[in-house]
Amino acid sequence: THTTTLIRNGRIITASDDYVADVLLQDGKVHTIGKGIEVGPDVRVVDASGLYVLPGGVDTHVHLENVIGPTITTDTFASGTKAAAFGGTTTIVDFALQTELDSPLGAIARAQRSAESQVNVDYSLHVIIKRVDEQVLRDVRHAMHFEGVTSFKMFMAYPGVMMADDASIFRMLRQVGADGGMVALHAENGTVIDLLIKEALEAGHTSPRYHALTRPSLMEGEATHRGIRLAELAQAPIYFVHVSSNDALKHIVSARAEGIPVFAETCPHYLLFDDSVYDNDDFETAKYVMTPPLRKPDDQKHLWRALRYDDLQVIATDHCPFCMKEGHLGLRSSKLRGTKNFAEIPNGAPGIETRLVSLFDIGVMQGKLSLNRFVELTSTTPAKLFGLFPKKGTVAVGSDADIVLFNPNVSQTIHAKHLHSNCDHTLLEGRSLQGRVEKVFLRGNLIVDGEHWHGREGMGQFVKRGEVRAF
Ligand code: DUC
Ligand code: ZN
Ligand code: ZN
Ligand code: ZN
Repeated sequence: THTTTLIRNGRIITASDDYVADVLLQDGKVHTIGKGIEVGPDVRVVDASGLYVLPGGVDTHVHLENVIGPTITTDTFASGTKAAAFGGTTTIVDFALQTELDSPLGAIARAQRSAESQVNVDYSLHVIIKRVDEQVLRDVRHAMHFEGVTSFKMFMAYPGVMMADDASIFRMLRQVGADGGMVALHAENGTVIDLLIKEALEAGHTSPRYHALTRPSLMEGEATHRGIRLAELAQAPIYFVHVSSNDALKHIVSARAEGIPVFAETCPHYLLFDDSVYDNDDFETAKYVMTPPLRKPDDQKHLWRALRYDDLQVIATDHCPFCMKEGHLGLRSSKLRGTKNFAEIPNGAPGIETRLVSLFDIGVMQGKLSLNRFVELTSTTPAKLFGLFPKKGTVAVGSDADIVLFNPNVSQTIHAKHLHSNCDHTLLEGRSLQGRVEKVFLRGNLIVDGEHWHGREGMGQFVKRGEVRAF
């Protein structure tokens, strides 16, 4: 085995640079970048002529082995991180869920225990905080300072299951913000949406398309506005996950213009598909039951504008896979739970393996994103906002040797059977995309080489994160 690798003649793309050079990977780090680096015969040399040398992708929104009510996402830490690796993502941030019984620290320990022996790429955790009291706030502070967990997710949706009230969100924002961390918010007005769901079911509307019809973008906008005002009062930065609509975006845009530190992500599916998929009134439509639902072509136009002009800073997947058939975990991880009632369909879609290539195709190839911006949105800024930079998120001397060799000159057709997730479908089935991940290095180890897998379960490391770098 080689501990030292020379990547020769690739085109290095970071958030700010674009040049051809050699990169020497040694002891898990980028050791040297330069022209015509000479090495001895014991060093593995990889010719990257014609390829892009990208920092490994950082996906800060994934759900592996997440227990959500009576359901569980169908990817394990093993299958999900292998899929991530094949897609050019070398760091993920998953979720640890605080239950009724345990503290945030218990949630972190539990997720780490199951991840430890399975992860194929580096990982961290956001803690989902459902309940706030003095002890929880002390544990949150401990998690930030001693466990390297510096971000926390809260829900304005799903009353009785996940939803936190406004005062709890405010208390978290105030403390976490003061300590240099980040609160991430799922912004939808939960109680109004639950009323709309109840009314739809009472009227006999049970098919998947009613998922979308009962989650109007106005209620995403309302909650986004409310979250911004809470953050403003708390004098804390805030991060909105899975922004899907212009009704939400317009509040983000105006808050940023006022100087409020508001940050936000969108996901590939909101750019790839629109709500016309819900015209279909059969159960196939359950594939598109994710939250928030797909929106209008006009919303997509605004998302692209925001991605270009930095009103959206991150593209993460919200990879939250459930099978269309009965999966290996049976009905627990299957959309079939909701054949008689759309409200029982587990919410979420797969996407962890196709993030980079789909965005390269519809973003870079279509002239909507520059190569630098593509890297910034999928690696550098997520690393900065969640305290992983400069260890992760760039190709620079001293950074982890997490490197993707990306071939822009070949196309591929996406089929679920060729992907590495446990999920039985992909939203991109049969779609032809330009670009391909050729090789992936994790801390200098070649883990993906074309179709070949050289990674090992358990080789991923838990990364202790630092403070938010928002500016
Ligand atoms: N929100 C997420 O972020 N993921 C899955 C479901 C949801 O509501
Ligand atoms: Zn959410
Ligand atoms: Zn999610
Ligand atoms: Zn095929």
